[in-house]
Amino acid sequence: MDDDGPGRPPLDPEAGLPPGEPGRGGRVRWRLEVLEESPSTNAYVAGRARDGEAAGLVVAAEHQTAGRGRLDRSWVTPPRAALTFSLLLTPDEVPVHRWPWLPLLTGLAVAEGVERAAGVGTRLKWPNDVLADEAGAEAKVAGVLVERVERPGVEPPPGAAAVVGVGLNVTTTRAELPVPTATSLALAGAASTDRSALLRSVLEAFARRYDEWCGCAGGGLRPSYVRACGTLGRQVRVALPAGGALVGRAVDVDEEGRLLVDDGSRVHVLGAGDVVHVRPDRPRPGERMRG
Ligand code: BT5
Repeated sequence: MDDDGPGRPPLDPEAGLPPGEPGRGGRVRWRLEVLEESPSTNAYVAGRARDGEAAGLVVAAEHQTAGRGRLDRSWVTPPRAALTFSLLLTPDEVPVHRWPWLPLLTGLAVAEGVERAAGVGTRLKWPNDVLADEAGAEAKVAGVLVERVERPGVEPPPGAAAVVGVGLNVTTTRAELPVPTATSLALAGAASTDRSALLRSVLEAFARRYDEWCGCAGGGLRPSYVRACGTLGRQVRVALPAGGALVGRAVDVDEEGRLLVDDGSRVHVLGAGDVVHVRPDRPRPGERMRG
C-alpha cells in the first residue's frame, strides 16, 4: 500500500488503545488488531465471536473492500482514508429490549470522540448516522452498524454477542466519497486527522457510555443522546419497509431507543427495524442539506 501518500499514515496499533486502564469503569478491556485489508470488519469480528472470542476485541481494517451498511446497503471507503472498525461485546446483563440503545450510544461516543480529537462538532441522526457540516451543509461523516451474533456452542454460555461496527470518513476527499450526502472530517474542517488518536478517543468515549448503559445507570445516556440528536424537533419523512411514508414531527426517543413521531393525529413508536430511512421533510430556515 504505497500509493496513499504521506497524508495517510498507517494506524499505530499501540496508539489506538486508550492508555493504562481501558474502559475505566472496568467492563471493557480493549485488544486492538489492525488488518491491512478485510472485506468487512463486522463480518470478521462476527466470525471470531462465533469461535468463542472474548469481549473487548477491536478490529480495524486499513482497507475494507466489502463494507456493509444496514439493509444490505454498502459502505465504501478508500484505503487509510477512514476508520473502519468493529468491537466485540457481550452485554449479558442488559435485557434484550434495551439493546436498540447500542447503535445510539455508539453514535454518541463517535460524536464525543470526534469533538475531542478533531474539534469537529456533529449531530446524530437517529438511529445510526453521525452528521457534520461541510461548507454550511449537513452530511454524513460516520455510520454505525450493530449486529447480534448468537453463539450457542460457546462456553461459558454468555448468550449473544454484539458486533458494533463504525465507519468514519477521515481524510476522504470529495471526489473519493461514494455519495453526495457524505462528507469527511477533513472536509468538515478538522483540526487533526490522526486516525490513531481518533480511534483512541472514540474508544474512550464508547467505554464510558457502554458502562453507563450496562450499569443501567441510565442517568446520563438518554439526556446526552437527546441533546446530541439533530432528528428531534424536526419534521421528518420516514420511509417504511412495506413502502409508503410517515410524515410528522420527531418528538422524542424512548427508554428502548425508539423514535417517537407525531403525525398530528397520533404518536408513532418506531424501532430501527421498522424504518428504511428517516429524512428531514424540509430543511430548517437557513439550512442546506447535501444530496
Ligand atoms: C451505515 O449504514 O451507515 C452503517 C455503516 C457501517 C460501516 C462500518 S465500517 C466497519 C464495519 N464493518 C462493516 O462492514 N460495516 C461497519 P446505512 O445507514 O445503511 O448507510 C449506508 C448508506 O450510506 C449507503 O447506501 C450509501 O448511501 C451511504 N454511504 C456509503 N458509504 C459511505 C461513506 N463512506 N460515507 C457516507 N455515506 C456512505
